[in-house]
Amino acid sequence: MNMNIRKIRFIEPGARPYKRTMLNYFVYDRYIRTPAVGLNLLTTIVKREFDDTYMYSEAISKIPRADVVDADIIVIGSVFTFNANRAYQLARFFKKHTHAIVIMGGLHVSMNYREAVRYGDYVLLGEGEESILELLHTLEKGEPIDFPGVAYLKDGRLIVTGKRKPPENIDGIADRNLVYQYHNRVHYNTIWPQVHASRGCPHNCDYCALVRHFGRKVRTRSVEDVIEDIRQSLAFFHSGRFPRLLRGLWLTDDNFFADRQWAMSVLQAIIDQGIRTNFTVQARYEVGFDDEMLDLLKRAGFFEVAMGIEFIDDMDFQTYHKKSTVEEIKRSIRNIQRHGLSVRGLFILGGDNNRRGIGKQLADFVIENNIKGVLIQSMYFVPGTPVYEANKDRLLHKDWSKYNGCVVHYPQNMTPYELQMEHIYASKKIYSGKRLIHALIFEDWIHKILFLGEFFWHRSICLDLEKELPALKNYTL
Ligand code: B12
Ligand code: SF4
Repeated sequence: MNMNIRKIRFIEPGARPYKRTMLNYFVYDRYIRTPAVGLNLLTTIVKREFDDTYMYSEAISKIPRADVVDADIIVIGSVFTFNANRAYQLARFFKKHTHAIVIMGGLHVSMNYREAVRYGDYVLLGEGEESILELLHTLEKGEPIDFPGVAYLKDGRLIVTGKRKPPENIDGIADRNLVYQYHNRVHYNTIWPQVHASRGCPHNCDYCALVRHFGRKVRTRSVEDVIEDIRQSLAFFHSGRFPRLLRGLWLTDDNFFADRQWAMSVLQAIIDQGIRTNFTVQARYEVGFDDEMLDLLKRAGFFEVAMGIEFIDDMDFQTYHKKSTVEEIKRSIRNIQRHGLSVRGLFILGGDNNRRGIGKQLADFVIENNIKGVLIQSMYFVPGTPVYEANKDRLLHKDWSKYNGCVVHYPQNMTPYELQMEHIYASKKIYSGKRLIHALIFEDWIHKILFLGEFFWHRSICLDLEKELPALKNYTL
């Protein structure tokens, strides 16, 4: 049957749905995060053909239900593991209380479509730039689905139309004005301008879901498109009611330097076009041996490299097939620092070779190597990854909302409770009151502000981790 599609609403589920609180100004992830770039981009693409299209993100606002209940299509997207439960709750609610077709997409539901089809009408697999319009046109015409990348239930039977190739051309700039309340929040220092400039990574670490979702072939946006996105993002964030404390932008690519020539062209264009802001970027340790790249980064206004260090033990690198050694990482950090850039460390705690005391070892590693900020994530196995297949009997549970840094598996040499305590110890030692005072006196302006913000952010993470301790006590070896 043909469908008349008048109104489409995109919704990004929040792991912790937005609540109005003063904390939103100060504490990172206390109910506030940057709306998902991916879903914002899909909203922009769909808006070109369907005028009444708009996006809500529970990262920055409540969903005004009155505006959603009469939509013809509700797209629940950028579903990662940590917000999957909320996505399912919303899907169930809208299926029950509206006449809309509910479409779901994003990394978690792509890999767990068997689970997700129980909640929405269609699950679109992989990247959505092309498939979302294809599905909408098919629904409009009332035709059967004959293109790859769709999972749905028909008479209770699961239909999957096969895997879909990722789009080659990934140019496209999200129109941030299509997200409800986004512009009203841009002065919050807890949300950051973000640009995602490339997709895919040539490596193949066992625990990485990204490489399964975006593939191993590196695809880059054109330099012009990236530069224009950076410009628009900065303009958007700096046109708020109040000034931001920091001018900064986060290039969120998982491995920005995977295509070296392209990365250099982007950096050169930032310099040539006179774009001035404090950039940060994610990278593997190898960039630390590339003096030419580090010089360019410095000249382009980068203040830090956020390095996916993950482990501080060579055995863990081998266990999870991450091509690195601790010595190489230390050398890389020193060289990056020699070029006047700081290093942020992204770590995984709870690898199979970790023992009690790993929290202290991690904190010592961070402090000794003068790593300025950290994200610590407990090891987790998500469907679609080799570690999941090998370890699924070691999951504590499948309450996806807890897959947000908290311990969710049985570690090899400790109890889950002990591992969580190691995490808390590391966080508190790295962000101690003494180190805060030191940072406020001796660090430069950016790192003073960042340390202050991260001090409170890590305190809030520790509060959450502590809340889980009684439940974790029930899981013994
Ligand atoms: C920026 C970022 C953040 C930001 C903002 C998140 C955001 N909303 O954008 C912040 C800092 C808040 C954040 C926090 C966290 N993050 Co984060 N983050 C990222 C990062 C680096 C980039 C996101 C991005 O812009 N991707 C690019 C866009 C283009 O991709 P996309 O949103 O997935 O959208 C595309 C497709 O998936 C698909 N799609 C999406 N929706 C839909 C819908 C339909 C209908 C269709 C057809 C297609 C479709 O099409 C889109 C366009 O191609 C990703 C890594 C990554 N490469 O994605 C990690 C990532 C999402 N984060 C991750 C994690 C673990 C976290 C934290 C739990 C970390 C922690 N311990 O605190 C927290 C959770 C926060 C919370 N409690 O809610 C993991 C999630 C793993 C998983 N299995 O779910 C990732 C994948 C990193 C990783 N290395 O594994 N994160
Ligand atoms: S290097 Fe990073 S993005 Fe690439 S596969 Fe390993 S963890 Fe994933």
